[in-house]
Parts: sequence; C-alpha cells; structure tokens
Amino acid sequence: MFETIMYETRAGVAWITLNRPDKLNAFMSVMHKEMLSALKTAGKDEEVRAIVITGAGRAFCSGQDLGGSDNPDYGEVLRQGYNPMVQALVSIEKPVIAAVNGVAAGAGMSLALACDFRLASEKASFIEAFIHVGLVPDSGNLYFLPRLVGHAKAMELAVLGEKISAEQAKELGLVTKVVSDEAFVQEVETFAVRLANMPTKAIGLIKRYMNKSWESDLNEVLEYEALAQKTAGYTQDHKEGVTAFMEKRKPVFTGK
Ligand code: T3D
Repeated sequence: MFETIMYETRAGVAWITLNRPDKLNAFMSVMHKEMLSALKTAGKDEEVRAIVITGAGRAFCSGQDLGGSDNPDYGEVLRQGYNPMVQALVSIEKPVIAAVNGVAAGAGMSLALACDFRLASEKASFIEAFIHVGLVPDSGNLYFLPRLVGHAKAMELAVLGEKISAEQAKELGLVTKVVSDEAFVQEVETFAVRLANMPTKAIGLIKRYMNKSWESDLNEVLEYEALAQKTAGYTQDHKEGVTAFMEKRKPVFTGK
C-alpha cells in the first residue's frame, strides 16, 4: 500500500516505520504524503489507541533527502510536506511515541521532537544537522527544542550542530528512556501497549490542553482544565476507574 513507509496495527497500537534504510530513511515528497495518510488513518481508527514511529535499518531518520530535491523552494517543501505532518502529530488526540532506533538528524530530529514521547535505543543519536548544510532548524524544531531543553541549550545544539548520544539526550530531558539495542523493540512494544490500555480520551485532553498552555495565561488554563475535566468526567473510562477503585480491582479502560 505504501512505497516509503510501512504501516501495521497490533494490540491497539499503530506502527509507522520509515522505510528507506539505504538513505537512512531520508524524507522525500512521497514520504510526506504517505506519512500524512498513515497518521490520518491511525487518528481515525478507533481500535488504535497509541502510535509508534520508528525507522527501518540502522537509522531513525536523516531528515530531508539531500540527493536531489524535487522542489527548489524549501519554504514550499515545508508548507506542503513537513508542516502538515507536524500539525497532524500534535493534533491527533492519542499518544505518539518516537522509537528512536538510530540517528535522528535534521528534520528527522524534528520529527522525534514533535512526538509526545521519545524512547531511544542506546545506539540512537540526535543531531541538528541543518547548520552543516547552511540551513535553519525546521518542522517545529525551533518551537519544540527550546521548550524541551531550554533556550541556551537549544541555541547550542542548533548553532553548533554537535551530535549527542542517547544518554546525553536523556540527561537533557529529550528522551523518556534509553534501552539496550537487543531489548529495544520489546520495550517500545510494552510502553506503547501500556499507553494503548490507558484512558485514551483523558490522554487526548491532556495533550490538547498542555499544548495550548504554551500560548495561554493562568486564567485561560484554569478554564481549559474545567472544560477538559467536564469532558473526562462523562467518559466510560472515568466511571470504570472509580468503580474499579471502589471494588479494589484493576480498571479495564476501553478508550471510551
Ligand atoms: O527541502 C529542503 O531541503 C528543506 C528541508 C530541510 C530539512 C532537513 O532535514 S535539512 C538536513 C538534512 N539532513 C542532513 O543534513 C543529514 C545528512 N546526513 C548526515 O549528516 C549523516 O548521514 C548522518 C549523521 C545522519 C549519519 O552519518 P553516518 O556516518 O552514520 O552515515 P553516512 O555514511 O553519512 O550515510 C549513510 C548513507 O546514507 C550514505 O549513502 P551511501 O554513501 O552509503 O550511498 C549517505 O549519503 C546516505 N544519507 C544519509 N543522510 C542522507 C543520505 N542520503 C540522502 N539524504 C540524507 N539526508
């Protein structure tokens, strides 16, 4: 069905695998279209309650394919390709995990930053490669990076463009967990299935309003919390959580 990515679902999780390993999963225009299509499918599928994005082979993603762009206007490449993908990642009200199996460079690093969680193999690394080809961080990188690591560190990473290891990324707060390469796929699966069995609507609301909080003052956030809590309060998962607590058993959440 897809040329440059793989898409499969199992146990409530959609797995999207960037699949151009000989180019370290570099992006080209067809890959943008396919990613957007896969994200829309996963977003709409009620059986899917968590999404994993990873790379085939030894890399996560090396950013834009430098071997001959089919569009010389980079602004349009961003508007038509990367930006809709980042907007989709942020607006899907389900948890999205970047399973960073290897190097994440340039817009590949941006893709990881736009996800809600990053799990990294010990073999992963992160590099703001843009500067080495005379470009600026894009695809939400200038938004997410300073928010995740602070302004000073973000400037250092973006301007100096030095590669950092998975462990260094963990110390900076970019990564939830660093996992041995042998255990990586299993750990990602366990983490994703755990999220897929949680109250999906509440996670979606947390994601929506935590994102909005960056552009809001305290009074607005207080009102967002009231709106979100009202919605969450009517979900079946809330009812199940309270019932399970009273019955001293583990809740079984259905995402409804
Ligand atoms: O439209 C626009 O251009 C605007 C949007 C820009 C967004 C961006 O992402 S700009 C930044 C683009 N990405 C880069 O500059 C990263 C380029 N790659 C690297 O710096 C290194 O490859 C890595 C640090 C990612 C990994 O290094 P290493 O030593 O592990 O691997 P390698 O030997 O450099 O690469 C292996 C192969 O992948 C190699 O091909 P070969 O020689 O085996 O045939 C290399 O050419 C290819 N490859 C790696 N990255 C890209 C790529 N081919 C095309 N595009 C790439 N981005």
